[in-house]
Amino acid sequence: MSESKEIKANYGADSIQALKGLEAVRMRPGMYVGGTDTRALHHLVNEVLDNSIDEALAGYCTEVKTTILPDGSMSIHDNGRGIPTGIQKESGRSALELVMTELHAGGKFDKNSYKVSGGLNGVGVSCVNALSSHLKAVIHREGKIFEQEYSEGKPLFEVRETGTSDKTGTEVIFQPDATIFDTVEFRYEILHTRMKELSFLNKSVKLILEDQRTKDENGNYKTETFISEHGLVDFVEYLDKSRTSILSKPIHITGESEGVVVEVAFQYNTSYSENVFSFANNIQTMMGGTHVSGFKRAIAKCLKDYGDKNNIFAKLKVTLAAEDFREGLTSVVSVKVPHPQFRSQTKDELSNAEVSGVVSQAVSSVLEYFLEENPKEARIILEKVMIAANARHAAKKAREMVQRKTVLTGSGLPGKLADCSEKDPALSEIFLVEGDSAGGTAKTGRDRKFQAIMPLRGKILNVEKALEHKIYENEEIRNIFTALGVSIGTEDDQKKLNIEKLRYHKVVIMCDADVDGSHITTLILTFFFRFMKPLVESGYIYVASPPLYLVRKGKKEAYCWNDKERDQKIKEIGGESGTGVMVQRYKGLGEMNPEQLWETTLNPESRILKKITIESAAEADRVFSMLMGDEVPPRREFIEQNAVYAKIDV
Ligand code: 0RA
Repeated sequence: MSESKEIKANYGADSIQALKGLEAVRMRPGMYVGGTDTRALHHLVNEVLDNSIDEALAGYCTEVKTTILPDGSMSIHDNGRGIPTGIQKESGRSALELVMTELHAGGKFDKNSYKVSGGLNGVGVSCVNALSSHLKAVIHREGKIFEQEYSEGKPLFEVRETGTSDKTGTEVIFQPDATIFDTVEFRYEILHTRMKELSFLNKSVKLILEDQRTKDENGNYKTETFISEHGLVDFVEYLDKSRTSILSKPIHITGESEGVVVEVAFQYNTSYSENVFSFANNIQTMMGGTHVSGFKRAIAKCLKDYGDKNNIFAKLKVTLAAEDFREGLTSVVSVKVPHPQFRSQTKDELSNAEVSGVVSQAVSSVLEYFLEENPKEARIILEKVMIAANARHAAKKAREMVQRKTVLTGSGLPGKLADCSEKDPALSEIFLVEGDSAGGTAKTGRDRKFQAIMPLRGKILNVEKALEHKIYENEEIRNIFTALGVSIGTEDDQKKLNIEKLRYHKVVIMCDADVDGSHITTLILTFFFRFMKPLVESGYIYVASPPLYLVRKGKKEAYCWNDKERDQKIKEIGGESGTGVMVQRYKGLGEMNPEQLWETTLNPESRILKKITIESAAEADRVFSMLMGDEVPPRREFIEQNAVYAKIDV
């Protein structure tokens, strides 16, 4: 009797503590999930999903289904062991309730040390609970069904039994709090990209995604299943689908040492770009870190040693640099580290020193063996390395030319640029406009105080296909560099882009609303993605969206950006019969006069600008290489299935 009393007393003290913790999360969502924007919203899904994936990695779960429910809430359902529901001795509270309401309680129950805790990832499902107006946990375990519901993280009742079950598993259904998040609308594309990535990183785990908000014409929900049999090998093949591979199959390395689990896959292709995607405990490390440096060291050393030993570099006239060994290299480096440490707050650079040697060792031993066993392929790779070294020297010369030219032309600004008078970059905008004629209209229509216009003639160079020195020799591209005021660093500082002198914080691509226009937009975006990525990452790149239609009847007129809007406006303006209404379809920017262009596309009060962000660099890379690369069928397939920038979050 006294025991049960004691349990009650503890329960009270503990739960008050827990409530304080969850209140802190609600007060400072930024500290726990990185903000209140769309990205943070989707972070909640990752957080719950990670727990299910952990359960799968521990060998207890084979399938996780993520469902956007008809009311817009989210369900994540796995067939793992189920979160324990029994009463925990010390606290007298149900383990489920602790996991759901205590910050960082997860670790007390599962011994999974690969979990990343603190910061943006691994904050635990309790943070999701705190940030949800409603959450329900349903557990199938020990032949029974248990459930508990919460509001703003607070339990609405004690864990209760609701029936019997012959299954095991955990389902978490949550509705993010609309008073906290800027938007609570889940986006299928973002979830799709993450699921795809997770399926590659965790082979054989079946991930299902379903959107129950809308049905197709047959009355079915949109649903997809992601499962990868070969993990990272599949990932590399997927990334390089539109590139021409050099090796018959990607090289695959798995290993474990000092508690660090290593998996790497890589392939050489005929392109000139290097693409390393790295992950630590399933979280993408955008800035790389010790796992990536270990990988790069092994690649350069093994190939250099092999080339020296077989006298392959004899004819080479220039010196080799480490990066020459990575031209046309696509790789995925994934490590699982017991106590991961990160150099940056955003967790995008792994800093555990021991990881570098472990990865390097694992890669070296497999690669050395591969080169000895496959002399033909080894020679092809090394020929490519030497071409890269020669091209690097040529590019260096071309780059120096760009820099020197800039100095020589006085102000350094291109003649085609109509600059703005504002000098503060934070207040300045530049429009890169397709064609001289639209450029002229924009120059007249703009607000010259803060808007600069630079016309681009015809199609800019496809940087996905061109050699680097050709790119620096291209006039339109040189104009973009000089107009923006950014420069490329020397070889020694990794050709780092210097954006300190960036002259505009809004760089707006403005092209016609037709097929050519979207092609040019994609060319320019590809250029920014490959050569000025920091601008994309800083959120400085935008795409203008001119209207598609003008709907007019008498004095009433409205601009419309899509067909649905057009039909609606026709009804609004023309009444039920519609048809006395004039509809003008704008195909090109040139069809608008300066006033119309100002009103619809330039004026900050009324225009629509799409901000370019990179949701997943891996996906963006794949899409760009596909849209701009050699292989036609995947591009056609993609364009048929998607709008041009569907996968690049705009
Ligand atoms: C703690 C301990 C055990 C499983 C879990 C947590 C668990 C958590 C989540 C979250 C989503 N799905 C999950 N599945 C399991 C192990 C309990 C045991 O020993 O049976």
